[in-house]
Amino acid sequence: MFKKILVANRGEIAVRVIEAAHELGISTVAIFSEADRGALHTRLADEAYCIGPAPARQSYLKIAAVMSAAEVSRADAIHPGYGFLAEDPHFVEVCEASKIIFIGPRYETMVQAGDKLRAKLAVRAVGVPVVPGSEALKTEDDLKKAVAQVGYPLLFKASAGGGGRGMRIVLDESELLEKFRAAQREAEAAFGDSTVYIEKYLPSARHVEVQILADQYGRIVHWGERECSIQRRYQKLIEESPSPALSDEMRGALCDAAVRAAKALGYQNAGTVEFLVSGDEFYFIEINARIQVEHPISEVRVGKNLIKEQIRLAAGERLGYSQRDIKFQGHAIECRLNAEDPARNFAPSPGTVRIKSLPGGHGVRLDTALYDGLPMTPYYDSLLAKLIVHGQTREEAILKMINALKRFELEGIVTTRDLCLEIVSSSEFMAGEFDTQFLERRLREP
Ligand code: MV4
Repeated sequence: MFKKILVANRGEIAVRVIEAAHELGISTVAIFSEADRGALHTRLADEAYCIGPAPARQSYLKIAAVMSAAEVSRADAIHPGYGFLAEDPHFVEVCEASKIIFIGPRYETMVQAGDKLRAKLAVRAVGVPVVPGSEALKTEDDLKKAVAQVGYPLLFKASAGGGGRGMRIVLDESELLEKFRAAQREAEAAFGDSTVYIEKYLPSARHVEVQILADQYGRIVHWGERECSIQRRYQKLIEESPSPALSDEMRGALCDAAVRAAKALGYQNAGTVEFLVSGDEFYFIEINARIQVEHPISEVRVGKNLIKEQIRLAAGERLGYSQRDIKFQGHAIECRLNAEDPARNFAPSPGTVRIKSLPGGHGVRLDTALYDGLPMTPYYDSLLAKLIVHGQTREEAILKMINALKRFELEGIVTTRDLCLEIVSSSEFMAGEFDTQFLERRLREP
């Protein structure tokens, strides 16, 4: 097992990784920017190194600075968290060259998962349904042929994109060429790769993803699915597990497909396979080669710590249990509490946080790096806390969430709390009837 892990992240995920490592008897190294000198992760780690100024490009994204901290501290492994360098294949390569274990998937998997089109082809080859679409579109001639097959409405997606970045919806032929060029330009500007493809647009689908976990010896399990349809601009706000939209039969088929998809990429460590669910059909869309923000809702149902599992597996341990040993318990919901103002188009809400009260109690978990007096700066994302509840039934989980949200009282900044409260109390949410357009529709017509 590792003796020392460097945590290449900040905020709640850095705190979570530090605590998981400590539970395994592993010592920890934090890195921090000048803006995070007083941050919780900086204080909780056994050692901490300042790696640069506040802007992420000059600190958390700077591979050379991260690697010097790892070398100076003699860390055996690096946990990247989510965001920052978590899905950068080059970072994985640099870790390997420095004989430091990257806690996550292999380099080849990272490259393949980052190329959405390649991942889609690999997954389709093992019999997993994918959304009807095209291959890479180079010319307008390629495009015309593909459109004749796929039909409208359609979507342009950037092959190097993911998470909705660079997507363009096309309703009819009149906007086709203009959007093709715009999609290519945007893909080139954002990812340095102009490769785009089209997919049939599924307007009223749900976004459902499956947590998978694999050791280095070919054993792979899933930790069930997460319903993630409540999002705005591809930022999730509320997630739950299990998905209220799936029959047991469909859940079985979906989770099975996720395991097959991960096997097709030779997946190791933790990952997420994303699907769109429309009626009683599901389609693979992408695979995320990282731990995700919403992983706790899977953990509380499985009863294991996913970060500890990631560390154990990266150190070469065996999974040690099979799919049938996993017993899913109850229903979990997560609300993301962001320092954002929904009334001002979710603009970041800077300020000094004053804590009035925080939720707790049976089946209530708050994953956060929050402390009284925390300055919310504009440099990083606005996640303040993740509130996770676990009940025996969906109804119980919703009631727990309402109670817990009422106790999440901060002053000094505006948060997404009231919006979360409104949504979880709504008749649509209670009935489990929502799709990926639910939140944006609701915000337009309150
Ligand atoms: C789609 C889609 C509908 N049809 N693909 C968004 C994030 C990225 N992982 C894939 N995403 C989607 N891909 C096809 N062919 C719908 C989404 C989508 C979405 C779209 C509009 C508004 C909110 C959304 C939330 C989740 C997924």
